[in-house]
Amino acid sequence: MLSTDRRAPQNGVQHSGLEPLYREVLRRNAGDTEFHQAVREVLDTLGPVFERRPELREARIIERLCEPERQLIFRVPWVDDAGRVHINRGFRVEFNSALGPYKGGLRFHPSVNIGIVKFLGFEQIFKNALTGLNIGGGKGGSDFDPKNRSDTEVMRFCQSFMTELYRHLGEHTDVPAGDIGVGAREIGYLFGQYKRITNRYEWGVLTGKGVGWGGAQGRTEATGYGCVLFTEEMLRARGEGLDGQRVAISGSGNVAIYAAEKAQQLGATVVTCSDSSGYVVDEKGLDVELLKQVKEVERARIFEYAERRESARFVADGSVWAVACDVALPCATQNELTEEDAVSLVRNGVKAVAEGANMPTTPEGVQVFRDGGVAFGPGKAANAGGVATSALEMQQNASRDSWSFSHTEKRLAEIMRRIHDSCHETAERYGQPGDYVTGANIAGFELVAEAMLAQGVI
Ligand code: NDP
Ligand code: 2IT
Repeated sequence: MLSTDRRAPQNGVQHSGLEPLYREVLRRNAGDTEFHQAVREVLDTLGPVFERRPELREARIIERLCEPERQLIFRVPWVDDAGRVHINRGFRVEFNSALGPYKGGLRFHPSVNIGIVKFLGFEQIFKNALTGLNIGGGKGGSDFDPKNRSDTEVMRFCQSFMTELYRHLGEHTDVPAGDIGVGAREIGYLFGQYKRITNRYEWGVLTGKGVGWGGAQGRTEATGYGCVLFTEEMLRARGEGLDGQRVAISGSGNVAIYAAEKAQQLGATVVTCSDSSGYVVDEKGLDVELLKQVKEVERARIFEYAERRESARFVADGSVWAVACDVALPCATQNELTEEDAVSLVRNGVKAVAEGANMPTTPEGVQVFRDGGVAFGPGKAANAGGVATSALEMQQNASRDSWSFSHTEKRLAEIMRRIHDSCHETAERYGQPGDYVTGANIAGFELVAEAMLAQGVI
């Protein structure tokens, strides 16, 4: 069934031997639907590995992988500028440390719950393995909404969050970074509070720091740039490149902005971006400096971009994926690109899709791309440039060094090429040529599994 029919059955996983495990994951994590989705996608691709490597089944590697090593949930009380007390919930899921200290971002968004953090942490294990840089997988965050909060409110929240989390962190233990709603401002406040509590200037405890105090040049750009470099590799494997291509991007945050910048540097025209209020179409190609001004400096809504740019229009309703393009880069959030969106993209002739966000395409959407012969780069591979550059930041911190932007960018390009090639070769080795989902899952899994086997039952 596996090699001939890639379509997952409605309620189970493709490899019948993994069905009891999947049922157990559903039972132990009731209601965590995004986590179920992330686990199922991986289980659907691992059947052939277990057929070749029965010892991995016997050591129950995948069962252990699906259970986080540690899950932390804590109260985060803070006081707003008007003196009102708020109580948020903080999370950190330390998922797997076979390859190195737990590593992964913090997300501050009202939708955050334990299931979201588990899905992100689970994905992070495989992504981090693919970087080849010896980092384990973890993720965290809070249901705190930084939107419309003053800098001092965000600071007080971050200080309260770190007052609980600090005891679980350390450069050799667990190293958070940014994700949705967490950027340089938040990392600064979090780092300051960690330093104050521990009385240690421990550079390597957080990544995404300011360049003047231990941050890596290029970390801000890395996820978006890396996603586009991965796309370029996928296109090259098909004898094409990004030059002259029409690109649609969703989101207008950290990943989206720098994906747009790199795509246009490589000769593409990026015609869309979005936020949760709607999307912008700019037929002349995005003015990335204006986008940075609106979103990074002013923290304003995306319609303001359209108001200041003659060639752009704002669309409040409907899907950004209705806009015709050659290349689509979903860079906002999970499950933002549905089956219907994928059908519309394929109908409009999309050639490549690379996930800047984590799990932005629904399983049905992925299937449409597979059936349509579209080059599809899953987030685990396509957005790994961010965490890879975090690991480069940790390298610089460990040696108290600081590299130039161009040096880091060159390393990033090499890493993205290596990830691409490893996914591509692994997919071929397992009889699924061109299937980057299978390639990424198996290549990441093999690295983690070897380390877990060697380290015994822990
Ligand atoms: P930002 O907070 O900088 O930007 C997020 C963007 O996505 C905003 O435009 C936001 O719009 C939009 N968005 C968020 N949630 C929703 C939602 N529920 N519905 C519609 N739009 C939404 O985050 P990042 O750019 O850092 O992260 C984007 C994605 O990339 C996430 O999936 C993240 O996990 C992933 N990622 C990030 C990495 C990083 O280094 N930052 C690394 C790898 C992956 P609005 O402002 O209206 O909410
Ligand atoms: O999803 C991700 O890979 C991130 N948010 C970045 C994690 C990191 O540690 O840099």
